[in-house]
Amino acid sequence: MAMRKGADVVIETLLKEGVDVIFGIPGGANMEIYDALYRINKIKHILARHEQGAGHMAEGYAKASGKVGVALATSGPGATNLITAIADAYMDSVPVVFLTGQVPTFLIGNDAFQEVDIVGMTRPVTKHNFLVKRVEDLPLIIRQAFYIARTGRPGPVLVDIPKDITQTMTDVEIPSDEEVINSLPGYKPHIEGNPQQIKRAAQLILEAKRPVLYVGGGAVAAEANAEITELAELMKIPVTTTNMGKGAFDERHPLSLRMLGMHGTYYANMAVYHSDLLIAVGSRFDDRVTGKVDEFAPFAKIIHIDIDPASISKNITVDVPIVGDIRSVLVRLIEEIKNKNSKIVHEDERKAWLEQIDAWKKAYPLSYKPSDKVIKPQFLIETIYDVTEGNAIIATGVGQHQMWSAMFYKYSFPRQFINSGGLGTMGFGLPAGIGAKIARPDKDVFIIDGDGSFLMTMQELITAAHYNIPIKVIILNNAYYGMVRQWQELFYNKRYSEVDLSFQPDFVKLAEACGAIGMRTDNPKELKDILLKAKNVNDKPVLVEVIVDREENCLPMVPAGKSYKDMLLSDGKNVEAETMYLVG
Ligand SMILES: Cc1ncc(C[n+]2csc(CCOP(=O)(O)OP(=O)(O)O)c2C)c(N)n1
Repeated sequence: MAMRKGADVVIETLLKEGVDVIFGIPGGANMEIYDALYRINKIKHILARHEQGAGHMAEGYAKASGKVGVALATSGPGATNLITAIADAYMDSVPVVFLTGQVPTFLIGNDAFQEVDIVGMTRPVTKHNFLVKRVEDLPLIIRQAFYIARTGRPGPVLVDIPKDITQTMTDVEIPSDEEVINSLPGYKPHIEGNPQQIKRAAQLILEAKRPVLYVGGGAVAAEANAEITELAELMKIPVTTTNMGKGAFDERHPLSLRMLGMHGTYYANMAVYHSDLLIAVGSRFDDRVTGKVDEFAPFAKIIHIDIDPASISKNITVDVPIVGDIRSVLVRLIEEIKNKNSKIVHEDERKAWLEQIDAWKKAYPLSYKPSDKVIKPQFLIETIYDVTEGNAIIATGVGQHQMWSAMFYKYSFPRQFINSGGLGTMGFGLPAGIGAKIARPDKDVFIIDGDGSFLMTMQELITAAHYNIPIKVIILNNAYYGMVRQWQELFYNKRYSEVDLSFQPDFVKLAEACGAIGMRTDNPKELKDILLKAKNVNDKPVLVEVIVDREENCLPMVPAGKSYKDMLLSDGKNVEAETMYLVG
C-alpha cells in the first residue's frame, strides 16, 4: 500500500463502507479529514449549520434508507453539539457512525484548546465508542464502527480521531470483511432464534383466543414487514404498532389497530388490555406504551421476539423469549405454524374477537370536531394525507404535532414515519427530513413541525436552501409549546407556566431570508390549495406556516403512569375498560 496521511485512510475506509454522503462541520481538529475529502472528492458532503443538525440529518438518512448514516464534527464544542443527536440515535436504535476530531494525542488530558473527553461523555449513549491511538488502527476501528452500528440491535458508534493521527503518514491496508468480524470475537449477535421456543410460540398462537401482534421499530430495522403481514393474515391476528414500528404493517389493512399506548387508538389499547396472547416483535415495552406495567395486558401470555437479549424481560416479564433476527425468526415461526396445518384451535372465539375489535373501531374511531372557521390540526394532517395520497415520507419534531401526525396520517410502508420516539427531541424534524430527502430523492418529504420544535434547529433551512433540497416544511403554529400546555391544562388546572410562544418571528420572512419559499394560511378553505402549491415546488425548500386552533388537545390519551382504563377520549369521556368486554 502506498504511503498517505491518516486522513486519507479515513476517506478510503468510508468509501469501502459504501458511504456516499456525510453531514458535518469543519474545525481545527478535523481539518485534515476535510482536506482529504476535498482532494479525494468522491463523497458528497452536506455542510450543516449546527452539529446537532448534522447528527439528525445522518439519523434521518439512516432511518429513511436503512443504511448507516455518517456525521462529522470537530473536537470540543463540535463534538458536544453532536451529543443530543447521538443520544437520540441511541434511544431509537439508529445506525449512525459519528466521527469527531480530537486534539493531538500528546495534548490529551492537558486541558488543550477545544479538548473534551467525548468518549467518556458519550459512553452511556453509544452502542460503542473508540479513541484512535495509533494510525495503524484507524481503518480497522472505522470498519468495526460500521459493523457494530448496523448489526444486532443497530445503534450509534462514535470514533474520536486525534489530529496528529490524521496527519501521520502510513501504508496501512484497509482490512477485509472477514478481518473485521474476526477482530471482534466477543461480539456475535444472535441471528437464529431457539427452535424449541419457536415451536412453543407457534403452539400458543394456534391455541390463542384473543391474540394481538405488538410490533416495534425492531421490525422496521429488520425489514420484516412482509413476514408480519403474512403471519397476521395467516392467523387472522390484529396488529398494533408502536410509534417506531409504523409502516411495518399497513395501517389501511383491516387487521390494523394502528398505534397503541399513550396516544394510541382506543381499539388498540382495548385489544391489548383484553388479549390472551401478546406477540411482541422488535418492541421494547416502553413506558409510553405500557403505562402502568401491572395493568398492561394483564390477561395475556407474552411472546417476545427481539435481536437484543438485554431487552427481554427488562420492563415486563415474558413467557416465551426468542432472541434472534426478527425476519429469520418469523420465517421459521410461519413454517412451524404451516407444519401444524395452520389449524386455529378456537375458531369461534377468534371470530368473536375480531368482531369485538371491529365494534370498538366503530364505537371509538380517531375523531375531532371539524370547523370551517379555524384550521384544526387534525384536519391539517388529513389534508396532507390527501395531497400526498399517503405516499410521502413524514418527518416531525416533538409535541402535539408529532402525535397528530402519528394519528391522522396513515402509514403503509416501512421508514415512512421519521420522528424522535425514544428521546423525544424537539428540533429533530427539519434536519432529519433533510437527511431523509437526501436518502430518498424519489419521495416527497413533508416535515410537520411545531413552532417550538422548528425554532430549535431552524438554521438548517439555510442548509436545505443551499443545496436546493425540495423539502416541504409545514409549521403547525399554535403559538404554544402545545404538548406541555396540554398537560398543564389537564393535570395542572390550566396553570400555563412558560408555554406561550406568541412572540414569534415572521415565519414567511424567515423562510425567505434563508433562501426558501414562505407561505402562510389560517383558512381551512384554502389549506388544500396551498399545500398542493408547496408539493409542486421541486427546486427549493418551501415553508408553509399553518395557523391552527390554539388550544386543541391531542386525544385520546392515557395519562402518564396510568392504565388503559384511565384513557381520556376525544369527546372528553373516560373509559372503564372492564365494562366494555367480558374476558372469558
Ligand atoms: C429539546 C427539548 N426540550 C424540551 C422538550 C419538552 N417538550 C416536549 S413537547 C414540548 C412542546 C413542543 O412544542 P411545539 O414544537 O410547538 O409542538 P406542539 O406541541 O405545539 O405541537 C416541549 C417543550 C423536549 N421534548 N425537547
